[in-house]
Amino acid sequence: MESTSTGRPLQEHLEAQGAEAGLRAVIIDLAAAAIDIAAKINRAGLAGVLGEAGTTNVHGEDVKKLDLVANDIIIERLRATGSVCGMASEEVDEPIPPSDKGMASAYLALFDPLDGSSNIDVNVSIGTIFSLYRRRGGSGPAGLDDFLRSGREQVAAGYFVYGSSTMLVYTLGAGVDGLTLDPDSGLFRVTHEAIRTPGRGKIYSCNEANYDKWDEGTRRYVDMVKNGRGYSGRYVGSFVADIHRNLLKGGIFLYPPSVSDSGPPKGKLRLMYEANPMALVTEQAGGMATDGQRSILDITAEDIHQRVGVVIGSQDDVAEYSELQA
Ligand code: P6P
Repeated sequence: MESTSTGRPLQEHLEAQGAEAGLRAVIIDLAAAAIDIAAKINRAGLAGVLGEAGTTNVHGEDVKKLDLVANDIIIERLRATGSVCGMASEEVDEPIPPSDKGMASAYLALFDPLDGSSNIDVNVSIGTIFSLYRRRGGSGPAGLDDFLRSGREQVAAGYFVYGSSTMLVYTLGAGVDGLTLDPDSGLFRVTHEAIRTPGRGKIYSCNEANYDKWDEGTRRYVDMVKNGRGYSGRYVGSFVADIHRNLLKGGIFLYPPSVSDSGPPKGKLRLMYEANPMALVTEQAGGMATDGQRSILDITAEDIHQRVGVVIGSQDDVAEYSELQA
């Protein structure tokens, strides 16, 4: 029997899940921004808007890196509609204040506007990652205490992947659904209802050039899955693409902290707008996400841009990795 919501447009899908109007508005805005971003990406080569900044286009205008273009599209959209009371972006050091209309919103958005943007030049899938919270209370611009939360407090999280098709994969905390942009109607329609990630996959995904910077437990794990386990190595180097593949097919993605010469090991990926949203999506799809030691979603942020180690994917694969860390 066909699933109940296949083909359902995003707006109806949100209503069917009982999402509050204010939360629906934010997600609808992000989807509209993603459609604009996808169009910009598809024309990047034609408009001379390459992945790197510092060039000028045919009109002699300074070319912005596409991740800054994507950043502006999202910020302008969320401010224009007033759907959020505050924003934080990988591209902006400080929290971004809302428009006057946004002061009364109960929601704040954190995002990586275009993750993996250096891959645009070689036509590799990239994405936008978002994480939404309900403000703690009051009104006016969201304060730092509204942003510095644990990932378990997210009221919604997800990503857009700009690949062979443009997809939205998101959760409101009660399962994960995937929607695909229908270019004819300009609507995101449900195509992957109630995504469940396999309990165990046959893919490991990591940048093995970092092997010498890994802790001993990570090396032990990767050595094990490479020898006789029959796993395949798959690494795009674009977080959204690697996570999306593993979410659907099963497997494990590892970006553990690199042991650094000075100070504690440093992660690369950002907690608030990369690891947390992907961790919520993954857990809601039946998977697991840790920083190598503890659940990512249990970490309370001390800084909006803090980095974290990431080991994420199928439950049994991540559990096996954790057992080897002891
Ligand atoms: P590395 C892209 O630059 C990114 O932020 C993520 O999308 C990706 O997972 C990671 O960095 C890749 O890092 O060090 O393997 O190039």
